[in-house]
Amino acid sequence: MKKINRLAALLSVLLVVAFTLGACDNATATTPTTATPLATSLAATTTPTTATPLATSLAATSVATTAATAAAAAATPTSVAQVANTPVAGCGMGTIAGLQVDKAKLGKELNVYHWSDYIDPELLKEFERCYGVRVTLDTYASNEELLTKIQGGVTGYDVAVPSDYMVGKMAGLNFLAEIDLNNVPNVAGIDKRFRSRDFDPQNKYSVAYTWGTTGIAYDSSKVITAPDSWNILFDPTYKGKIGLLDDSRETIGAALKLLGYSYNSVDKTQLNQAREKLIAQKPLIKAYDGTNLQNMSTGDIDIAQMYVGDALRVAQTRPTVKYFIPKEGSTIWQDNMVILKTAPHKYAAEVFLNFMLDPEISARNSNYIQYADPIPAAIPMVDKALTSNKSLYPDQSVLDKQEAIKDLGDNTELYERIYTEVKNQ
Ligand code: N2P
Repeated sequence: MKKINRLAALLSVLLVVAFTLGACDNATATTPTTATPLATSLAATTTPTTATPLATSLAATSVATTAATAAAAAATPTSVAQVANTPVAGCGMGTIAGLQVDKAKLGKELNVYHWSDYIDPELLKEFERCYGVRVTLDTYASNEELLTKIQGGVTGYDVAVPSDYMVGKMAGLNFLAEIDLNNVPNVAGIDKRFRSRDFDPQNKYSVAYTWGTTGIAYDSSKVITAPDSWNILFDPTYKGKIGLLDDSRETIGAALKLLGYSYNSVDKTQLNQAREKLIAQKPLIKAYDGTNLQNMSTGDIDIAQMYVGDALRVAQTRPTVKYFIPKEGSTIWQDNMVILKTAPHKYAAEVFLNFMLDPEISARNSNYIQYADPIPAAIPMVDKALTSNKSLYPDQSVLDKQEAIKDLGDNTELYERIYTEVKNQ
């Protein structure tokens, strides 16, 4: 018995030593000696004088160019994988740039406020394991829900993931903290098309997470003639089998677009027409949902307004489900990680951003959430089925018709009022 106790004691001493040395803390050992310093590399990859608007910037996106950039990056001698003696696996220790994590500053907790179904939960566990920081995840259904929460005085969250226009709006309202990019060296690996955007021209408040489109997912075994228009969401044949996004801008925007107007219309007559359409459509709708991932997967509904990656995820288990961008056009967006002004754990938040931007971690996340990856060095690690998917990386002619949602200032109220009215029908 004594022997067993001694063995147990020895084992726990060994465990403590292993933890103190930091089994995951490869950063210190793998700091690149030849990597381009952050400032230089930022200067080389950004054009701070002219911020790029969303459509123009994404217009250049194609898998071919992304893969080419990735190949170029892989050939660069500054990659840590090439300068380090130890292979860098997991823990977000950077194949682009190493980060010396100051454990004393990390704290014990990190609170992430995120879209539903939009991060690989395994990566949160991995972050916990690597850094000893417990991650709490809360979710929201739309940018407007996120804003309402923060405006309502909710604090405690460290990281959030607003889309483009909402980054600009939240920064303007002083809700975002300036990110110390010295703690996020992996930012240098983000494709420059996703940086210096018009919503954050100096890259002060946000780092790219993913980008994509909103469209329609449908079960091709139930909807026999392939639809090509927003009209299918208004077809009484599918009463009770249709889902919309629980998002005032996307929902009203889709009705506006079907009517031939802009997602950003502030014309009262146009908005009124959209309102009438949505009220008439209401009896057909089974649910207004943040993703429609669940109810499409279970077969509860057969047609839904969906974000592209969520539609692809449904198709993994319901292969007859297809996704398309309506011929009238739909939205194009870039989602971004930000740190809230009231973040109780700002340093841990920066370390988390850096972790998520590690090419290997980012690729794993992309393979899970099925969205487009903004990091060229991650692309070779992303499933080919995704990188070759035209829904995820649409052709230029399709992107040209897409529209970015804009912050409409006080006119946002018009949308909120219509949305409440429709949902209260
Ligand atoms: C959530 C996806 C959200 C993307 N699953 C919205 N920009």
